[in-house]
Amino acid sequence: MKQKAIIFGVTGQDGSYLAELLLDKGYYVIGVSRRTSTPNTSRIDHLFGKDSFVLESGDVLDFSSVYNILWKHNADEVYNLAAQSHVGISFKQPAATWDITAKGCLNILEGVVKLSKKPRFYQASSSEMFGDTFSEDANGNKFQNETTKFNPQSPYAIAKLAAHNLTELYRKTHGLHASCGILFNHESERRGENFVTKKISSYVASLKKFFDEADNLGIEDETLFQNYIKDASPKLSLGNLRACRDWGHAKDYVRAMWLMLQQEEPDTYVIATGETHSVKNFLEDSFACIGITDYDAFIKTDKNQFRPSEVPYLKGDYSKAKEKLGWNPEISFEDLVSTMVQYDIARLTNDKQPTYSVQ
Ligand code: NAP
Ligand code: F7E
Repeated sequence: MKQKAIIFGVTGQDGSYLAELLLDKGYYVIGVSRRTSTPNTSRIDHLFGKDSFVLESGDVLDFSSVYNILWKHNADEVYNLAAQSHVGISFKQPAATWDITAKGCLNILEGVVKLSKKPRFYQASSSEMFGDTFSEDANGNKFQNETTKFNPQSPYAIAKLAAHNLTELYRKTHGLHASCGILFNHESERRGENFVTKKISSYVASLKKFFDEADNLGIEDETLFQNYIKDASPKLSLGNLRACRDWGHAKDYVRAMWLMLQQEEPDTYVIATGETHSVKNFLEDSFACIGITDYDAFIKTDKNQFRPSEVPYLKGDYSKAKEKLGWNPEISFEDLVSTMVQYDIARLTNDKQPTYSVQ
């Protein structure tokens, strides 16, 4: 018999990679997607038609849909990746963020406890729950691990912390095999368009296209050409460039989710790379991919992109995951940046629309 897994949030970045991983491992995968007015399945379209993949219509806000899917499929594993996952937007839509991200998790946990055969459960917790706190080693190096205090700085992070606490509570009080992955930022070619890494990689790709087209305009005078570049090139609007994040690749991180559910005992793990880089570092490396070192003329500061309260510094210590799960990240920061930029360049070459104007 094939192992069966249900993925809430299958249409998202992580959901799509997790579905691929589980299908490769021989699972029967049930993805859950909510109704939207335009198609939301672009990341998983390539999975349709596979015998072992099925898409169910469901919404984590709607307990009956959640419970019906859990009951119908009697799965071995359930992954909750569904969330309103944008931190900036959570300040503008706090109630929706709370309902989807906190109450949505509760709906799944309540559904799971009502089943006679209880599946193993994974909750997508977040490094945003640490907010502005960190631990320090003997040399004063700052990091976050499973024992670092939480001090969430956004409605998103508060909702994630509620879901995290609920999952740990249901583990203790209902005896569920429920694990939490405190995942630090992870990106990919499939990253949503309004996260900072994707904004940068898609903008840099658009700029390369602009340069390629400018070269063909036949402007021979160097000063005129430089003025044209300065005036006509698209500009990238960004907020806080000083924030530091521990950025990994989503493919590595979905492997950690699966490993957590293969352990005899449920637990909570930090998943990270152990490195930190500022948004400015990400910008520098992305521009370097197209041979630009001086990028100031292309960047605009947009005060709307600054958050009412910021998470200044994240750097995860994943020693526990390394020791207990045998997990290590395999894709470096440098490879992550160049893969994202090269993917977006190829996307534009195939005549897809530029996405640099997404806010
Ligand atoms: P994502 O691309 O934003 O995907 C979120 C998923 O949740 C999408 O499939 C979305 O569906 C679904 N969803 C939203 N509201 C829903 C609802 N009411 N009912 C059912 N599904 C709903 O996020 P991601 O980057 O893949 O992250 C996966 C999970 O990990 C999220 O919970 C996120 O908060 C968490 N996380 C992410 C990171 C990271 O750096 N990526 C780090 C730590 C934790 P639509 O496609 O219809 O919008
Ligand atoms: O911001 C700064 C911004 O939106 C990263 C989610 O997956 O990871 C993600 O949350 C940093 C922040 O990701 C812009 O202020 C500057 O300091 O890409 P982001 P995030 O907020 O770290 C965590 C772990 C999750 O759990 C979340 O679901 O970049 N920044 N300028 C900007 N950010 C955005 N989005 N846009 C800008 O223009």
